[in-house]
Amino acid sequence: MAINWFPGHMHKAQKEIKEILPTIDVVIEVCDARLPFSSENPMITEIRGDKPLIKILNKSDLADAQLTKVWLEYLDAQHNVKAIALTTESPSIAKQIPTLIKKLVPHKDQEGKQINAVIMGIPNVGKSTLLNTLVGKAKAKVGNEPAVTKGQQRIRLEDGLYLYDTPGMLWPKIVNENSGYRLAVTSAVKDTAFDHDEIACFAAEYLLEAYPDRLKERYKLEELPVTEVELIEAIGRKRGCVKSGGYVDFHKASAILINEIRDKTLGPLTFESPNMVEKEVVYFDELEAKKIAEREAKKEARGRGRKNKPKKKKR
Ligand SMILES: Nc1nc2c(ncn2[C@@H]2O[C@H](COP(=O)(O)OP(=O)(O)OP(=O)(O)O)[C@@H](O)[C@H]2O)c(=O)[nH]1
Ligand SMILES: [Mg+2]
Repeated sequence: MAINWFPGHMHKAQKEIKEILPTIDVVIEVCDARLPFSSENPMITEIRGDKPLIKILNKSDLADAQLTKVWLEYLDAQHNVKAIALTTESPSIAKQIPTLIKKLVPHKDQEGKQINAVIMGIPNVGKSTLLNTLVGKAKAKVGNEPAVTKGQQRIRLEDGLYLYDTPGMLWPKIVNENSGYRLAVTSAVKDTAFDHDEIACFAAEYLLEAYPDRLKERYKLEELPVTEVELIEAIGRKRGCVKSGGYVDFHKASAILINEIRDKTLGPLTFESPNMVEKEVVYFDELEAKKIAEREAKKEARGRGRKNKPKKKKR
């Protein structure tokens, strides 16, 4: 199942960002520290061009600290990128962002010219929360669901330094199916846009591989089940989600797993590593190229068919 969610306000947000872009000096992309690759919006990468980028791995309190370190090094090595990990649990690091912005455009700072930065990123990743931390006031509305911010907002951080908050944006086609699942697990996609059971199966398969001990401990499992379906059923049985006839209520058990991932009950988790995603990118790019080639071949065959069709005789 491919997850695509690109409502109208995101299309509008993209258009509005393009309009202010010529005045922007520094782009701040807020990503989710649990999925630094999947939460990177390719549309933003394209819009940004070569402008200096502050890449934020946000909600790092929910992510695996060891993997966050690996990701920071990986991202920092990219051209014109400064990567930092943030969490609302230690706002003092966020407070250093204005200084960092100025450092990235030293000529403007030295000449006393106005500097504009923009915060962009996928939905529900903490963009407005960050803006509020920087301003020290609740200027922007925040909420634990995607698409809280619907329009652009410009705020003065200090004399000569302005920051835009923008609505969370996804992109029209998420080619990497795994990325779609990861975005759904971490609530970047509205819950109504996907099938809970399928997302829980995806998460269960990954957790069995990457965090088996956490599962054992949390759900008091002596033996870890082999498959994701067995794991969700075991969670359901432990939590009393059993219907008449002894069947596990799979939907309820799936919801328990997803909620416990989201609210950190299962501990800090990261869903991808640079190594893993590099392999996935190659795989999904090849798959996409194959699909396009097949579609083209079909189109051509249809065209040829039309040409060879015998014409109706005129009377
Ligand atoms: N655990 C954790 N939660 C955070 C952090 N930062 C923000 N949040 C929570 O994430 C949710 C979304 O925050 P917002 O600031 O509204 O996110 P946004 O990116 O502006 O979302 P949209 O406007 O919908 O695109 C809120 O419930 C915040 O409290 C963080 O560092 N750690
Ligand atoms: Mg917002």
